[in-house]
Amino acid sequence: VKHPLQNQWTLWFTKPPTGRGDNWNDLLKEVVTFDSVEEFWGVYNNIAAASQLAHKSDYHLFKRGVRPEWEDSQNKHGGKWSYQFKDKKGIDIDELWLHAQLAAIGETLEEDNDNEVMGVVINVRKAFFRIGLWTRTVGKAKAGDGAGKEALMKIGQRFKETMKLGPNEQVEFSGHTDSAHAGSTRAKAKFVV
Ligand code: M7G
Repeated sequence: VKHPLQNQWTLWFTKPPTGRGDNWNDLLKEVVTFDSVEEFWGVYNNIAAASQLAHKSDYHLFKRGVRPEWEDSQNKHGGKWSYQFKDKKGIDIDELWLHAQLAAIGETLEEDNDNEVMGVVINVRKAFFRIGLWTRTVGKAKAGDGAGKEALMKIGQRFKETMKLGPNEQVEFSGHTDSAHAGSTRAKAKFVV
């Protein structure tokens, strides 16, 4: 018996650059799409754990049909909640990344009609692991234009709980347009929880 997920999900992988000529697009690869709990575990048990990946690798788990890029039309007005785990040895990153994925596919990060969650991502870097949660909008005040700021803040709080972070740790939200302009994720945070 298969336990269906509410959405279909696609796993993507960003491989580390091999030379100077590599651009973002050459490095991003679609891996597999699934729509049941059992298939998720099948994939999870057969790929390298995040802790085993080389620096500059990423995993992205996104709703099917959404590319894990700022440029995707569905991400154009969006942003992300994210946290950098700098104590790489002091945390169990595989467990945290697993929880991020289970929260995404189990749809526990948002209310049924929010429709904000696009996907989750882990960046493996030399000095840190970063886990992020991409949302469709940056919390529009106007009805019908994506969920409001309140919904966005609530999603951030749930994400923070899922990442087992304490009151002294800050999860930051930034818009993709700002990230794209900053050339990286070092854009100024719009919100924090
Ligand atoms: P990052 O992996 O988000 O953070 O972005 P990092 O600086 O901690 O490694 C690293 C670089 O990857 C960016 O400066 C961009 O060159 C590229 N990059 C990342 N993302 C998410 C995108 C994207 O969505 N589109 C494009 N074109 N480049 C991206």
